[in-house]
Amino acid sequence: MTPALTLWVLTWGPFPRRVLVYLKLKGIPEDAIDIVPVEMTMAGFVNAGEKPDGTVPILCLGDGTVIHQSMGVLSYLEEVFANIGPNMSGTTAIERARIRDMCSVIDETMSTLFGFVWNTSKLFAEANPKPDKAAGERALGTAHACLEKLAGYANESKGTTGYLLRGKTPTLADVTLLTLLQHFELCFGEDLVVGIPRLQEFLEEMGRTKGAEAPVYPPGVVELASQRVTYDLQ
Ligand SMILES: N[C@@H](CCC(=O)N[C@@H](CS)C(=O)NCC(=O)O)C(=O)O
Repeated sequence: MTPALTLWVLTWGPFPRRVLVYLKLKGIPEDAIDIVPVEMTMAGFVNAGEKPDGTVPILCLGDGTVIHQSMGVLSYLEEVFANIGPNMSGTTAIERARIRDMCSVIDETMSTLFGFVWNTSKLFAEANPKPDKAAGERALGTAHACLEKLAGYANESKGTTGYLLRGKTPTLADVTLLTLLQHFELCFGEDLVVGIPRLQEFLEEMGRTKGAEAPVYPPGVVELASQRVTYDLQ
């Protein structure tokens, strides 16, 4: 029997959106999971209520078990709702491995990009009063290299039945990549697919998919996030 599930999210956060977009694309009924939105300021969560400690998304099962990480939540939901919607984690050993490969690179890209915005975006100007220009540039370069690598992985699956990155049916890699690209473009004003046609194509097509619509950001966040800091002479 499926346990009662409670999922805490920040509706516009790139990690929780992995799960929110997944639920839509997979077609999981809205009453299957109790979704609790929380809000966040630079000081932390403001209305966390009964949310277990830790980042969002966070999933609580009826027996009190907590699943802490977006990828853990996605793999749990894939198993529990295996009989609903498309299989999004791969139907063969190779396909599952390819999707995991991609999700790992996407997570790597995500970590790197936090180094980029931490050192360049006015959203973090107060928290990081001494931004490092070179570190920001280095992080962006590394993120681009990761995304190029990802486009290469996608092309390796060309001509196979398991063609990835906007193939026949959506996958966990599609969802995690889409939410990353949308977040950095819409919130931080950074178009990461410039010069990577394979990912440009992916973003255009994925962006048109029902359920993958852009999130609504709280007032003020985008205005600040999309502005770049200026640097003291270093
Ligand atoms: N590796 C985690 C990252 C989750 C994460 O950093 N979520 C952000 C919101 S998008 C958060 O909860 N931040 C609050 C904090 O770091 O205290 C995952 O994949 O779930």
